[in-house]
Amino acid sequence: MVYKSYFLSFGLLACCLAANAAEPIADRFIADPSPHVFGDTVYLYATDDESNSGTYWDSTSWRAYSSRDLKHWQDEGSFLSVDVFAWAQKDAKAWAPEMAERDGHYYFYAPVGGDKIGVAVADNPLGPFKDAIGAPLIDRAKDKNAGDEPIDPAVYLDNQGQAWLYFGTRVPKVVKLSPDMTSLAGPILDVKISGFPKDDPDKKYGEAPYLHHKNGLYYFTFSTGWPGQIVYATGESPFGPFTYRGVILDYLNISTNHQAIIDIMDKTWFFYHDNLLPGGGSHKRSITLAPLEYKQNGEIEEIRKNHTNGPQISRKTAPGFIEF
Ligand code: FUB
Repeated sequence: MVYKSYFLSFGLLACCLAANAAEPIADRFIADPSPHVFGDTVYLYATDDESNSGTYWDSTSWRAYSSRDLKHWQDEGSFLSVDVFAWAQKDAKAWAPEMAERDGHYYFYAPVGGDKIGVAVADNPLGPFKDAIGAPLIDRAKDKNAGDEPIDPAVYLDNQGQAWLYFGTRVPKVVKLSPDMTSLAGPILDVKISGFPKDDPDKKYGEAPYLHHKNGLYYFTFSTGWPGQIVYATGESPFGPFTYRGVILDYLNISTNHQAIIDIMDKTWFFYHDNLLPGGGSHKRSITLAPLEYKQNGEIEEIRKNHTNGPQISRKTAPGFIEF
């Protein structure tokens, strides 16, 4: 009897500990989340860490997942590789991707080789995709002010119908996209961020730019470097300027940090990658998510390291979403 209750308590403890930890959404190594709601489904596009060498981010294809409840995720496979871009070098590395939808077309923004961003288009969130323009959309060698490393694209479509493309390491870049989503509609500009704490040299822009809008404010989030925290700055327009506000996610025990934020099911959800599966590490990352909470004054609550994955704590359904 004593024996039995010992196991019962252990079982309960294991259950509750497990429920109070970030869980990977997949049993495969994936990183650099780009989640999007298309219709009644959330699609997640990612860098494929499973197929890299384990010593560098050198995979050459991207992976997609889908979910209708943020809890159960379907592996949609390796839906695109750098080979779709005839101009890409053979075995060019495929890094943090982005997707955007406009007028029923799906545009996949793909950092290729670390010095170019390509754009592929499809009529379906999972393709088949083709190169939209037959040349890089951003090319370090050709585009003025593209920066040293034009990677980590993120697209924000504002309520006037203007699409903004953010990208870059060390200096954040922004450029307007034309309505066709496949050409630039202006010069590439630096994103201005002020107000970094003077006593903390580690608070600076590193990579992973991302813009979202909430309660009348534009939130520009990014990683501070390698390793990095995810921090945020706010401003009055998608272009900025932005003022530093604080930390959303502290340093992880891996060398990169990369986030994306979407609103769904009456909540804001924060997607990021971390070391969450056995055998994981800086080059073998896993994607997870957490609910993002705002204070009355617009500040964002820092994500707790022992957070649950959102769906365990939010059972509310939204139109089109299945109950769980
Ligand atoms: O996955 C390769 C690179 O690691 C991404 O482009 C960066 O954002 C970092 O997460």
